[in-house]
Amino acid sequence: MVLDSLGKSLSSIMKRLVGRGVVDANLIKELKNEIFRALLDADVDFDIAYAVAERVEQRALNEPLPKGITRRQQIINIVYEELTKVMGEKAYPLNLQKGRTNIILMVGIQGSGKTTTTAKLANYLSKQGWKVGLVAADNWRPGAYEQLKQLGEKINVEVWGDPKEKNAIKLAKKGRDYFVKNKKNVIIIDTAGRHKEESSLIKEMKKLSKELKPHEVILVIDGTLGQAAYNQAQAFAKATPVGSIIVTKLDGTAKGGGAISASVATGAPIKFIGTGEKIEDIEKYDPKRLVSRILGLGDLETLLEEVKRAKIDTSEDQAKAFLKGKYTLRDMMSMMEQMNKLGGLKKILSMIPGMGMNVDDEMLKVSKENLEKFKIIMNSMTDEELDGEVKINRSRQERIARGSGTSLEDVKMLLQQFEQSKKMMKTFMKQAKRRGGGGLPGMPGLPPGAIPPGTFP
Ligand SMILES: Nc1nc2c(ncn2[C@@H]2O[C@H](COP(=O)(O)OP(=O)(O)O)[C@@H](O)[C@H]2O)c(=O)[nH]1
Ligand SMILES: [Mg+2]
Repeated sequence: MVLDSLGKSLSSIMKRLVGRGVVDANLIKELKNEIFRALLDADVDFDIAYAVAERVEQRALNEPLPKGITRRQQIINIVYEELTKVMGEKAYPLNLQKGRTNIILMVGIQGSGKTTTTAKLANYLSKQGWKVGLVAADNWRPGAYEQLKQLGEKINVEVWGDPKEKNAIKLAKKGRDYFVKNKKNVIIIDTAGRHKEESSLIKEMKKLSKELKPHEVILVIDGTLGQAAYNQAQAFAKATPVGSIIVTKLDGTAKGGGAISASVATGAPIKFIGTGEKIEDIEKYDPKRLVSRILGLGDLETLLEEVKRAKIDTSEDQAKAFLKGKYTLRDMMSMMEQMNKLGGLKKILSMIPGMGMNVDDEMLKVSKENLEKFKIIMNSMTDEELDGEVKINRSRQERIARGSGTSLEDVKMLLQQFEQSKKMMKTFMKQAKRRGGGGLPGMPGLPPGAIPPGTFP
């Protein structure tokens, strides 16, 4: 995985946050220090890493708790937001338009991965239906044309080159004209890789841009540079208003966080990342997805949105009643309905930090059938039965079974599960009282017991 080691340390910090009882200033301080260390380990610039850690601490200590969100969840969200800022905030599409010949110029230091990335991008775009032509405009490295040509053959994309042409500008222009005549709608120009440092690179890029008028210039940066990527990215961002960045080799480096954050700091958008030597090893860069992935959060944003939408609101009265140990069949039913509103157990579980996604489908099928059956049975109960005001004796059980078209066994099973659920509830509430807050970690307003026993064998 990309940013593997950063992901490992950050997700373990998150897991610990979720697992710990009390969220206090000490825990927040610990969190701050660990985030700082994890970012430094990923070669993120000292000042940036420090600023992130500091902001997480300040916000965690000072921001008021939004209604319906647990403190733990608030903090996780703060970490997520602050990291996302450093990683680029949002995904940017390539500047491609239908109905014109889009010209992309690839530039970068020798060995950064330009030629490989050119082919990767061509493959990616042609699979989306673009008619792509590749221009081999590296007239400096022997065999450069052959390299691109071979890659082009593999992916069925035409490559134009002329090993005899020694003038780089003329070469690029001829290639461009060739593909314009051939009605391609994306032309990607792979340029020479002779530059070892940014000043000569930028000079050549400016010359080429002036002649070729590309719609987008892409700087290919070697991710193993870590934060040293900043100088290149900075010079590039200053030199061209139509520039974007692709960071390569993120598969084999622990410094990826540094390369990405340094590039982002220059203001040039990262559009793709390279994650291996193979043609398919290219990913659209999406900082939000990347950050939730490296935090091990599943899809936290979706969870937050859905919680909002479902307006899950355990009323104060209900909560107070729980604390007194009053828990009825009706409570169990309403929680089951809330679960349904949230849209499926598996989805919920995958979104709870620390829960992971290891719930197998067979298990879920059974429990979903149970939930449906319980609802049907409860629909045949009277109010006093649902509110726990009468004991549901044998004759009542038989009546309920008949009324709901289920069996006595089914009704007994429901009542058994309810008793178990009640016991679990008591234990949870005791624990919640001790740590001064309710709720499952990371699940605002959804009290423990909302997942009825029997749901997980
Ligand atoms: N592991 C890995 N290697 C890459 C990646 N991108 C490029 N490379 C390797 O980097 C080396 C230089 O790539 P090349 O495209 O020739 O660089 P150029 O000189 O900028 O054109 C080659 O060995 C590529 O296989 C990547 O995302 N991951
Ligand atoms: Mg090359």
